[in-house]
Amino acid sequence: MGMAISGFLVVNSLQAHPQNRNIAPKRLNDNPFSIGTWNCPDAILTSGQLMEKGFPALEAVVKGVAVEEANEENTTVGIGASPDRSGCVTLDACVMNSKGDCGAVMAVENIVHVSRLAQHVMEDTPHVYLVGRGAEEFAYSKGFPKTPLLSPAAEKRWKAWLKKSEFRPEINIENHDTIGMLCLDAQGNLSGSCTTSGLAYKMKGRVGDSPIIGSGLFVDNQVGAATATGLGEAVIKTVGSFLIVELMRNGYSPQNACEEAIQRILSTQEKKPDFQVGFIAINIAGEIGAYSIHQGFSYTYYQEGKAINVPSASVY
Ligand code: SD4
Repeated sequence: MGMAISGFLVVNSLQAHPQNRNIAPKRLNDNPFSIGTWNCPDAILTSGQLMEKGFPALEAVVKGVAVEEANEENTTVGIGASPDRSGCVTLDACVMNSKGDCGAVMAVENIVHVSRLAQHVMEDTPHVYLVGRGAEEFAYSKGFPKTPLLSPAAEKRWKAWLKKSEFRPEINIENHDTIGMLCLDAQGNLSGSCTTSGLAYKMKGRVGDSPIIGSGLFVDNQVGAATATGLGEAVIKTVGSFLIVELMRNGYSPQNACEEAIQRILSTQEKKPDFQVGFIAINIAGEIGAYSIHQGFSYTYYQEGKAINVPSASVY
């Protein structure tokens, strides 16, 4: 079962749970499937319809989340997003494809479609993460336009916030609508993306979980994928999305894996915390899971030409 090295018993994980390896159930049909955090019907429809037309999961997910990046009404993603406390909008995003390649950008100014930019980091550089000015300059070298991101509405909200300058991220109120999306295409390939401005009125330079591979997003084409929303610091400390995928690898359903990841966060808290975290997950069979600490975490999925919103995932 294991081998002894210098007095320690080293258990080979492959031997430890042989019955639990690669047990994701077989996919029942080849229908493309996508799922996203919060209420994002247009983004989900875009991704689902692209995959119906034969586009691969990666293209579907990047074009899907781009809908929210361009949506000025979404106060947490792309143009119109809430700024940091200095009044500057900085965006974070990542992508991961079915081969396990990934790319991410963090604290980027003046670029709307940061998920596409993350894809360029993945495909056109030897790196995984580009941050700040370097990421922005890379975007211009790829032909991205310079676009001021602070909308008049977001500026007004920020100025109102400045009067009190109190940083208390409110559950489901000012820090929701980050879009994490997972796509499973007709070929059975998975890809994901997560894109956000992070927490409203964050410290300048703060980066949350969303662009961190393994925290805000993780994809493993042999097993499944997961993505997160909510208080990024809590997700980072437990490497939430990677944890969910590893639990699925060891036989957990997507639902049980999401519940265990929330439980892992709660195990570090003395009482039920007043912050929100929500996870969604999918396995390669196309089964899904969603779970959050508090009521009000909604998610949206694609099924047979329709985007279906579930207003509140089950909660702890
Ligand atoms: C962050 N997880 O930066 C993000 C915030 C979020 O919807 O999900 N907002 O911590």
